[in-house]
Amino acid sequence: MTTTATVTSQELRQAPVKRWKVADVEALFGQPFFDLLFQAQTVHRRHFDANAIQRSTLLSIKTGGCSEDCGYCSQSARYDTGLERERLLPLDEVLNTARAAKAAGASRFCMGAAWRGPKDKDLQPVVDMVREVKKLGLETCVTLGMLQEGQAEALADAGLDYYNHNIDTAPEFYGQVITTHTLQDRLNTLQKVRGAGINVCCGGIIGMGESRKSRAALIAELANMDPAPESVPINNLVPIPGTPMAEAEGLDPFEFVRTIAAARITMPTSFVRLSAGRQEMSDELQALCFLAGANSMFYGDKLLTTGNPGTDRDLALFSRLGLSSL
Ligand code: SAM
Ligand code: DTB
Ligand code: SF4
Repeated sequence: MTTTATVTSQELRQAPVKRWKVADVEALFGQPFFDLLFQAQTVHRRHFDANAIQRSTLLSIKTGGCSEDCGYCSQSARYDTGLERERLLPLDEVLNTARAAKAAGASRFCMGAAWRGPKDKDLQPVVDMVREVKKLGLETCVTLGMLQEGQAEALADAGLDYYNHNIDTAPEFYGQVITTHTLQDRLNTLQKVRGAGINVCCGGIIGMGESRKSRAALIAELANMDPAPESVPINNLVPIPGTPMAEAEGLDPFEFVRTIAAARITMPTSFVRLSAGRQEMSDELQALCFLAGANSMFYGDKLLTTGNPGTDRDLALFSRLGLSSL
């Protein structure tokens, strides 16, 4: 008896279709820079207004003291990063920040908590935040770590639009970045999010010392999700003193742009977000990222624990490039 004989047609239908081979994504990366940009911009214009950028504002609702060992993170309790731990913020403080974000022009408000995952007692206050932020007329997003049974449904009932949970890096590099939970754990949470009808926001970090092949493998892994995430944050590592990644060698900025372009080409209808690391980028580099198909950004002077360009700088950039917001 051969193994194939035991595979039923139903199983075959359910098998994930790996549309993108890592080698094919690597071939995208390997093109001359302008050919890659032209291809990405062509794909981008087929699906989006090429002059419009979506803006999300981030707020850390529970900072520091996380049990996990993610090697890039300022909030892991395992590294001495000098970060002060904070309790869960009260609802009125969250709402004041959300109102200010809306007034400044953000369309989505993303709340992040430094948890391995929420305990059931942690979830209720977050559910209340989602419901009340939604009432302000903002799209809602949360990033709370790994979810247990029933938690995604509770968030969906409150009106949650997006759940952010990144696979962070390529499968083969993952073990060098995180050991306290697996890539499969993260995929299980993403499945719960999908199952509850919430949009998926899932991306990764580059510039952690991974190879180009690993960057291509990260993009292939994301693009082969079925369906692909609606929102794909591409973070450039913000090196945090005290973490294992503090001394990672910085990435060639053009390689960052190439990664954005590969995400755009392989996930043509997803929003690709130019995420962490923007503060350290010149306006010209950001413009190249938009040309490569990035059409979303974090907006507001803080990410979770690190800085982001001020709104004045971003508004000036929008004006100089003739960009509008989504
Ligand atoms: N604890 C939750 C989790 O891990 O899913 C939510 C918060 S976590 C800080 C959200 C994401 O931010 C991480 O998955 C990672 O991709 C990104 N991130 C965290 N620290 C970063 C850094 N120093 N530089 C770039 N991206 C970072
Ligand atoms: C994502 O991919 N990037 C954001 C958001 N999702 C939650 C977080 C970036 C964090 C950068 C480091 C910091 O501010 O601590
Ligand atoms: Fe940081 Fe999230 Fe990892 Fe905790 S689980 S260390 S908050 S990235």
